[in-house]
Amino acid sequence: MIREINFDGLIGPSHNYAGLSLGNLASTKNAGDVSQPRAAALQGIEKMRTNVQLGLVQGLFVPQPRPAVGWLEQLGAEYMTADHALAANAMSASAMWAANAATVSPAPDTADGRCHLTVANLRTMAHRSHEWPFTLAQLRLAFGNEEQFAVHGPVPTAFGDEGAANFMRLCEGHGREGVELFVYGVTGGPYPARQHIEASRAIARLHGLDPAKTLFIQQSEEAIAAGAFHNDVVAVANETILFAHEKAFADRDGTVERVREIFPALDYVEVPASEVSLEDAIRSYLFNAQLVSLPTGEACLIVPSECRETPSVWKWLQAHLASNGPIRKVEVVDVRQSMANGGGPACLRLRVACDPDHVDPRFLVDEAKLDALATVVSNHWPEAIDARELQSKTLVNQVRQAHAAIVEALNLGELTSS
Ligand code: SUG
Repeated sequence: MIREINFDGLIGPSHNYAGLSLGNLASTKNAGDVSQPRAAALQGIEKMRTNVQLGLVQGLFVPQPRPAVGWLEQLGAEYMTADHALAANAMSASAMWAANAATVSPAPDTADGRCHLTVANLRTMAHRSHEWPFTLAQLRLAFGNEEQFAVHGPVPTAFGDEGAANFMRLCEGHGREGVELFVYGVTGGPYPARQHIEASRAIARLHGLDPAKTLFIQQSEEAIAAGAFHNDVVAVANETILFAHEKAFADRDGTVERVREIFPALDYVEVPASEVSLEDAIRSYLFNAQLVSLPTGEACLIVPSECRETPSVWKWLQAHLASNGPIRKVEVVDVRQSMANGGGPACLRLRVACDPDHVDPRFLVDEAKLDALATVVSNHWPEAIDARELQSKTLVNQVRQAHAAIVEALNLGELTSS
């Protein structure tokens, strides 16, 4: 049976605050701070545990090997002697934000009846541009059943693609045919628009989507300029609900109308700017929540704890619950270490609607496996990393050993042996 599976990126041992992402306000604000990779990964594991306890199917992706020596080699550089900026780009743990791993079209939406995944090229940010080969290797392993899945390489880097962070799907049940919404940017004030419409169009073609059930929606320049570097910072969808900030889309009225035309069952839940400013929405990551369907059928919003600490946001959520709105439950999780780099609960996961029996079980987790992973993290992840001292030999050794330990614990040796 088709279920929605959330695959979280396990937060890697090199998690640090090097301030690499222009337009991502948290990353810029915390540049140079000391990070806590061990605490970060344990927070991520607890978030996965919350999902499992809610009765959801949970998966995970392994962190990438760091530093990215192959990428440095292509640049004629070597980690220990590279300039600091280049070294930081090679040491980033940014693959934790699995929403940027790929765009996924579940089987009911595609022409050949397979679930299609296109790995994102992430070409806009140097530190993310080298994630895709290892991500692709994981996707090919996790979704290796070619009768059920088609895994595509990245679209050419002429066009920027940041994966599911700029993609939403509406449906009346995950196993039924849905409509797919691709959100792209054109301009973002001083910041780059990371998702190009040409990339989104290519993915829709490659996945064999029905043009009558596919929309391309422009993100508002104001939202990007305010720090919404991905659409999932200002909007999220699940089943019939589209939950968005009033300022999320360039043409708000036209967008809602077009979506309703192709998906009449739409439950549009909008947060007006007069109640929650764009600034508060972005600071709290209200929309970077996981909007999920519980086994009871109720919609639950899994929000970061920053939402509870932002009065306008918490007030809006309480009022919505009290009004018997479409979102019936709010669950709070602590992912502060990731949040400080601009990654909330939704950034940390890639949704794949498919039959869990068709997925390589090494990529699926239950509570016992999460316990085992937490032990590996506690034993091997560095406690702290000073972003100004990334080129320490001790750190590099520790990061490599931690990676080897997690790959071994998950029995995924073939990912690193080639
Ligand atoms: O690409 N942060 C990520 C955050 C990605 C969040 N993902 C979604 N919205 N789906 C980014 O900006 C921080 C890197 C640093 O500063 O070290 C970073 O890459």
